[in-house]
Amino acid sequence: NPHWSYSGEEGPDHWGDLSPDYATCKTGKNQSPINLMADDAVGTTSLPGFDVHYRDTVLKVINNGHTLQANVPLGSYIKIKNQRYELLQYHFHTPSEHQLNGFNYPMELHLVHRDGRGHYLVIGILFREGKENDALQTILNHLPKKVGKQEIFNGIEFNPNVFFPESKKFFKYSGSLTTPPCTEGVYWMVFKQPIEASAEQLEKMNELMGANARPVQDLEARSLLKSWS
Ligand code: BO1
Ligand code: ZN
Repeated sequence: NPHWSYSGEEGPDHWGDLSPDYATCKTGKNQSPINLMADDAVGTTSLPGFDVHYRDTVLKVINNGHTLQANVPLGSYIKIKNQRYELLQYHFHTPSEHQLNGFNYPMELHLVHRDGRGHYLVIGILFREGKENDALQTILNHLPKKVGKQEIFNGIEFNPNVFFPESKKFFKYSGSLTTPPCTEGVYWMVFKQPIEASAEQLEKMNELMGANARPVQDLEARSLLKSWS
């Protein structure tokens, strides 16, 4: 697959031209991320609920050159309307990819799930600067030494459910993968309430990954829903 990046000739403005496989990055009308404008979002209390069934699992971390990612063994999932979305991996972007009311946050976590039919559900959690985040620190204490090579930290039991904010209010819309091939049909849920990490932690994450946020895309004909009104 052709190489892509976050700046210059292989940056987001050019993704769609780097390969026919990436055409959707340019032509798609359901692209992610977007600006989440709370006042413009359609409020509905009838969105389907979700149940988080994540397990404690050994920490497997990889810096794949685009992001710092933890790969999750099968068995952690989210249930929505009797549909099971298996958690495959989670990873980070600095700064945030989604905007909230027109502003970026210093970091965003993506929990990537897939159901039996191959449909993706990605849960986005924004980080703001504040108190130190213990869970993030566990990851920072177990970083892979080499780019491109997964490291397994046996004995480190980790459950990514600790990242969920207190408030379960969320935005929902239909979007895409935020990296090439920018595949659409992705079910996006982004929590309204940011969680906290310290300035030092956010700086360290930015140092590790560099800026790896795709700019916000037009909403086009989509509706943005919010789980409260
Ligand atoms: S994101 O959450 O929108 N930033 C995002 C971007 C790219 C992927 C996932 C989430 N890529 C896909 C790969 C698949 C892989 C899957 C799970 O991630 O295209 O090949 O199985 O790791
Ligand atoms: Zn992502």
